[in-house]
Amino acid sequence: MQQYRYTPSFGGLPSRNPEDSKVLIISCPLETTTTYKKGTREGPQAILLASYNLELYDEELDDIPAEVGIYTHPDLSLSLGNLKKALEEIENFTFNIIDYKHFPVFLGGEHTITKAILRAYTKKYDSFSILHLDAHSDLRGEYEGTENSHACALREASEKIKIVQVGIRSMSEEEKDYVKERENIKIYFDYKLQEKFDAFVVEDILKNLEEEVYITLDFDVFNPSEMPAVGTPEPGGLSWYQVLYLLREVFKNKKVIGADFVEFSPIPGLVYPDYMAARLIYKTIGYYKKYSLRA
Ligand SMILES: [Mn+2]
Repeated sequence: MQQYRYTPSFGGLPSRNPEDSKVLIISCPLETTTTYKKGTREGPQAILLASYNLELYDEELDDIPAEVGIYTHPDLSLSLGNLKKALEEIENFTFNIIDYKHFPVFLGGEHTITKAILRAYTKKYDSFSILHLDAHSDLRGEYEGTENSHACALREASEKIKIVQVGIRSMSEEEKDYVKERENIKIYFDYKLQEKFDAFVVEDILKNLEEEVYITLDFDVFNPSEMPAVGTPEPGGLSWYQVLYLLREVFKNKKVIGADFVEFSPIPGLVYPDYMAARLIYKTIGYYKKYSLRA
């Protein structure tokens, strides 16, 4: 059992009650199966510290998203030495906090946290889809001897839930064969999106999603020149504005029931990616406030 450090409050906002906050930020600094660059364990803390530098007014939305009420939950005391137990802890925690009144935002940590989060969502919600933004399809049955690898993050959920993957530019032949057999997995490959990413493509993505949507975003969906601080970088990828465009349209047209932002792996001395990660999360909160809380 490793107790984590103090949890900075998102945006440096004064602490408040979870009850009168609409947005819950939950850090899951889990890292056990990363295979390339290490460091996602430091992700949530780096994002939260960078968020102190956010401008709370958003010029695009002409709004102050923070006024929605953001509660930063203290770090989960995960059993980091025991992956199975840590995943159960994340699942149980998630199950207890999710409802229709709050918007949970989970910060990783490696992508394996999504497997545990989705177990809880599957128990609580009858019908929803997953919007998965990532360079990797993460649909392997097992990887390096474990089914709890970051490379398998979406496999279990894909056996029951509709998944729309966006930005994929790395997958194994085994995954390709698996996807071929399944009708509930739709992939928008990056090489295709680089030819055409417009309103028609986004509309098509939306058409493939159910009314209720859970978003899981691996920071490596971005082009590494914009977002280099990831565990498994891949050339190509979406831009800042492409991702914002997609997120905005999803919030405008669907009911988003939760989101996670994973695989952020800070680079010591390079602050920009930490700030970009914080800004992306704040943008997401802004879209939630503006489009999901409409009367
Ligand atoms: Mn990835």
